[in-house]
Amino acid sequence: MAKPRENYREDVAGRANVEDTPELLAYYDELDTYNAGALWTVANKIEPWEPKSDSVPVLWRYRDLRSHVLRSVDLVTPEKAGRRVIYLNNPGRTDVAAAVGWIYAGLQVMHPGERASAHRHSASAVRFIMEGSGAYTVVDGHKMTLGANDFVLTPNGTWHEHAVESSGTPCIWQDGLDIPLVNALEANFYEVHPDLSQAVTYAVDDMTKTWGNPGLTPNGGNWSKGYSPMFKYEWAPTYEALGRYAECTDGSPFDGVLMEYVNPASNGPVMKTMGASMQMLRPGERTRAHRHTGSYLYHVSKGRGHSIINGQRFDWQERDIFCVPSWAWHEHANASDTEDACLFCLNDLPVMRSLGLYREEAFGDNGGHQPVVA
Ligand code: 1HN
Repeated sequence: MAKPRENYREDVAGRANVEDTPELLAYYDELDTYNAGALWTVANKIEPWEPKSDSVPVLWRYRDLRSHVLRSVDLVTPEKAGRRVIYLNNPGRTDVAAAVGWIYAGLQVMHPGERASAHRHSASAVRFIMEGSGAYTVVDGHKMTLGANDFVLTPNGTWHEHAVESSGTPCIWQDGLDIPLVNALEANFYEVHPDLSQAVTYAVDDMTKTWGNPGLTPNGGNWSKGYSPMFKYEWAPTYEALGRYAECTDGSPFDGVLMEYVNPASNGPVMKTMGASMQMLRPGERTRAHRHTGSYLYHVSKGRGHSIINGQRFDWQERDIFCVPSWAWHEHANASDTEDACLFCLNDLPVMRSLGLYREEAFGDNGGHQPVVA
């Protein structure tokens, strides 16, 4: 008996609209046996009129997740787990572990005196530090001390490991990786460091001290790798830069005061597959809605407010994480009339831009604000 099959018909000139007949259904079954198919049965599905994300907007509340993340400390060791991480699972995605689109994210917890073994992989990663003191990451022999809201790179192919000094406190950070993308491209390799640990061969925090000086580049500094030589972007200078920029700009009606983290050697994105920004919503600020291609994972670095994503309202506060899937309408509002709010955003914009796939659109109706459906 012929199995029921989908036929994505649309009654629009230029689109596939072939009615099923017993003869055609038999023909499709015949094609099946040769591992082939008729394009017109699936063309409208594989060529949507506009991007259709399987990911749904999600808010992960830190106050809900934190105790569960800490509980993993009693349940598994970093030695056995490799990485002690609780990952964020977008319920719209069943195929892969993804927080949104082709971006994976998780919350990693480490206690004082613990360390995770060194390894490297084709996937690129970032860390965004949430709480605790004494954490550090070593990337290709460069040791970086980590404080709250610091943004750290572990680019593809670099040896990396994390630890917390014995004198520190329990630390939690957000990991973000392009693993779903690299796996979709079937290009992921993984290696454990032969010694499980690497020597620190440079002065502590040297890459930030060398490359992280605004408007200045080191004498003779040349860097041609596909990722930023500045492995750590600290919170204090980032926040200061946003404040200075806010003094002299109206900002964007859609994004408020937003600055992108860049590779200081190229002014391009920090890595080839993932970019990041920090955006300030000034006291009382409410942005207009827009949408663009690309996947976006926001981390509330400071303050509280709400975002409306495809008509759904999400109220957030410091340390919450939420996502905006590709081509989803979104707008943000700061809940405070006296304090600014800051949103860190990890995204795949470098992929969208370099492949010529970036598009954006403003929400035209209702003064630029979406009707809220939930
Ligand atoms: C990884 O290397 C880390 O280095 C964290 O801390 C999470 C998730 C999947 C694959 C590799 C890390 C990861 C990861």
